[in-house]
Amino acid sequence: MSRLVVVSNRIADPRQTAAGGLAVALAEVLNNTGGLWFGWSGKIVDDAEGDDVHMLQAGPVKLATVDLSHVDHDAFYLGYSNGVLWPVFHYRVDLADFDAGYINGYRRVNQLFARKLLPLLRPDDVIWVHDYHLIPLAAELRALGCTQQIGFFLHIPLPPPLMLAAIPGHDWLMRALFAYDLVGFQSQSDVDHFTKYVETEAHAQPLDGQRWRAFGRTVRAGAFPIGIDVDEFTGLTYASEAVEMYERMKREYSRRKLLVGVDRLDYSKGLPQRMRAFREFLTRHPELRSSATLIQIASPSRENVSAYTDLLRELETLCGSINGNFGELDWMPVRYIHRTVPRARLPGLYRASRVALVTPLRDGMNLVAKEFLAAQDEADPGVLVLSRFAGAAEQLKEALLVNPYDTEGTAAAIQLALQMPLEERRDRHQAMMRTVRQYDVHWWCESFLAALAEAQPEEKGTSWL
Ligand code: GDG
Repeated sequence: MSRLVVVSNRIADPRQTAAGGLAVALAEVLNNTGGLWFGWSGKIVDDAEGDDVHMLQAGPVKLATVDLSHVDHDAFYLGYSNGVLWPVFHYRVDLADFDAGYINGYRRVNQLFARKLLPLLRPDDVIWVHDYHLIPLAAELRALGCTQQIGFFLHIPLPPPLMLAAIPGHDWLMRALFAYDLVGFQSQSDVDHFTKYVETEAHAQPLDGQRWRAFGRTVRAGAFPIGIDVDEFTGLTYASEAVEMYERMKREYSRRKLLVGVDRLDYSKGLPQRMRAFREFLTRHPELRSSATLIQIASPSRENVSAYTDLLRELETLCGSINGNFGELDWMPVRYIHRTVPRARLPGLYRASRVALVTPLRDGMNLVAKEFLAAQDEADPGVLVLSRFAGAAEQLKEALLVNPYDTEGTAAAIQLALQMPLEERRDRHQAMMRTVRQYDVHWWCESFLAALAEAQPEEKGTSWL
């Protein structure tokens, strides 16, 4: 079995259970192959210092990290990755900041990663690169002579070609995908956008519905929807911390039904739209008002990107006005928490909730939807209200699917969810859990790596840059 090398912007110590499903799943494969995980250390240093690789042995897995300089961090991470690619890939061209300097920082850091990773590689390694921060990494590695199999997985959506075309340098960015042997996406609609882009903009030649040829290379592409580690999550659900949380919530809300939202505070998650829909529901159904409480956890994220501070203010204003207008002396409709809740407690909160509101405006997959389902009591499960614009909607067809821009429609779905009879809740939950179990994070890992192993070894030494 070849050694697996995982490359991502941030790395998680696989020995820490707080790391979450993705880290756990990757750690399992890394453990089995005595693998290497390479990424940014999370440290920002003065320019002159930032060139060493820090090595740490975490059980059988080697962690290798590099620091970033202030200039590189600003241009690569805040600038190009989160100020250009994140908004455009989430269909928010209006929020993108196309500063010409960012792309140089993005290239510099990808070149730094390639330079530092190359000497650590063995000839039969299989390399798996993650996410939008590192799209050109394979091209940079190939330019240095790397011939190993390299796969790429995009955790966020790929927008349609015309939207991609708004990015200055989009042709360079998309061409870089051909340096990989396999490119994986979350959903079929992402694959369709890829197909359309490479065939129309890059004039790639389709081979067999799964592979495309351009720039002297062949790339395979497909959908590999990410899942959760169901057993790990069920374990967490019945561990003491989550059970305590569950019991506390059940006691405190014995006469009310709980709705829950758990999101990073990000404009892609549709939080203001969700609050407006909840306000609409309260307005339309005065009889149900005091029987429902929405707990919204919005964990802080990228606070040094300006679009996020605007969002924070908007959300705080909305929550304040809903509570001010609808609250009673002994009841507030919204409990808004702008902090990160410990992972061990989340399943208890999910389990105590009758409804989950997962209503992003655009989302690669959305794991909260799957975590909520996995934490439910099978005999009396809650209802998932899910945006049709989340990648998860392609799989979880038995959810109450909504258009988050449609305030009235989402409000109606909230009412339906709160009043759904037990039998229907059970049927829908059972059907969705079959999917969540079948396509769990282990399936995701194994199917991606199997497809990568099958991808043809490619022409060596193609020039890229
Ligand atoms: C990207 C893509 C794709 C959230 N708040 C807290 C907390 N969380 C945890 C959730 C869940 C994870 O964070 C969020 O995952 P999502 O999938 O919802 O979203 P992104 O962070 O945007 O992730 C997404 C994902 O990559 C994987 O490919 O699904 O589409 O955007 O696990 O539980 N965890 C804790 N406290 C919080 O307050 N502990």
